[in-house]
Amino acid sequence: MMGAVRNRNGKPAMSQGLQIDADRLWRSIMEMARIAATEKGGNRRLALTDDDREGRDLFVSWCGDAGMTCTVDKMGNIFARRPGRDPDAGPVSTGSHLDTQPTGGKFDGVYGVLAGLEVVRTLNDAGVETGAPLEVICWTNEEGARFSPAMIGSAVFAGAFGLDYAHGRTDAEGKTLGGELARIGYLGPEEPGGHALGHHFEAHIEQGPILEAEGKPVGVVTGVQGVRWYDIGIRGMEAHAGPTPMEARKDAVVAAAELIRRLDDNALDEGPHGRTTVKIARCAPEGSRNTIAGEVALTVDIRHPDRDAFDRLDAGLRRAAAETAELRKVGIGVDEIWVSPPVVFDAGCVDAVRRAAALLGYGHMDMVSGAGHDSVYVSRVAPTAMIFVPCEGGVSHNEIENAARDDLEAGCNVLLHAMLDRAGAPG
Ligand code: HGY
Ligand code: MN
Ligand code: MN
Repeated sequence: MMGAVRNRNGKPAMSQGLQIDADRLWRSIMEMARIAATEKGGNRRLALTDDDREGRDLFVSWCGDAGMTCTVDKMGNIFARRPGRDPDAGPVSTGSHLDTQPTGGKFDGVYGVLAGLEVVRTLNDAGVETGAPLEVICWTNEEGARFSPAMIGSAVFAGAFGLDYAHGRTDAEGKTLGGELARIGYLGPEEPGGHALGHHFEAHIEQGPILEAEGKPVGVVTGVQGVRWYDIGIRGMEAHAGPTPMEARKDAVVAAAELIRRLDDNALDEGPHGRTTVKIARCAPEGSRNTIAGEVALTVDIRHPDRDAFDRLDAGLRRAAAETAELRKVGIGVDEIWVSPPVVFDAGCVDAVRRAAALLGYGHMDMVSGAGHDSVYVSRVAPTAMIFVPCEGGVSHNEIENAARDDLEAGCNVLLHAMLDRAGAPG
């Protein structure tokens, strides 16, 4: 059943029914939420800003208080380590991210980092020694809001992107990711990926409505849907809004509207799991309602858990762009800037999560993640699984994001026992 984790007097820790301290976890999340708090009750802690540094520094100080040693790699990923009996065993790790969306919530990412810290605090209080070391990780730039693509810290760690590419990514002001890492003091010495992990778990709010609707406190996450990001440029022709006949126009806004409608239909055609999200990044010439738009820039995010459907959405996007360009007599350029294929998590780790939820008596259900997470990339280099808890109304990437203390407690207890299951050195 559960791994033979012994406490310092040699008794199996499981028999002591270890439970986390939910009040301490809640207090830590609320203290972190005070950093770059917004008026509507959320957070704006963009990656590698001074606010992100403040959150990172607080996490590092808490890890030091818990007797952990922190290392930082060249992507700014922070690894806080708790020793185990066997220093050579691959660590059982957990973690998530502290950076937020521009109008983000208090729990997205933060819960996963601080739930990992709470696991360590609980084991310290109980004097439990694990076989393998434990690590709690804070990944860099998971949100992809300031620097695209998303999850770039864990992606470089897993070898999906090179370090130079990642360091060269720029934000809207032209600042580079590498420069900002150095500026905030988190350009660490360790080579990304030069740090083996044994098994990995990530606790996260679901960011969707399923668990709340089903009345389950725990989601056993079996995988993550695929995601593709595109930049689309539409080039028409500026002309006078008065004398130019409708049929003579090369209106980039009308072409954008047509394309957006088609992309939305493509997602709907792929059943309940199809997702397309389009944002208008730029429309030129700006500030002039009586000049026909010559240029529109769109950002597009498409998703699906099924590989074939995921690829059909890509082909459908390219077809819709080509046909709209011809129909509206404009140029449309499609630039795919990121693709993260659908992921299936390690059956052993998923089973450890499911057994922990059953052991603890929490209602639980298998599910696929609609949102991307660092575990997508970590699963390329270590057996990985995730644990979801509900969030209020399924709302996330919104300042009103909220989660129930009892659900956060349930997810963290499952994380504790799933990690112990993998960290116990039998015998
Ligand atoms: O885009 C995502 O799904 C994640 O929030 N970065
Ligand atoms: Mn997240
Ligand atoms: Mn997010």
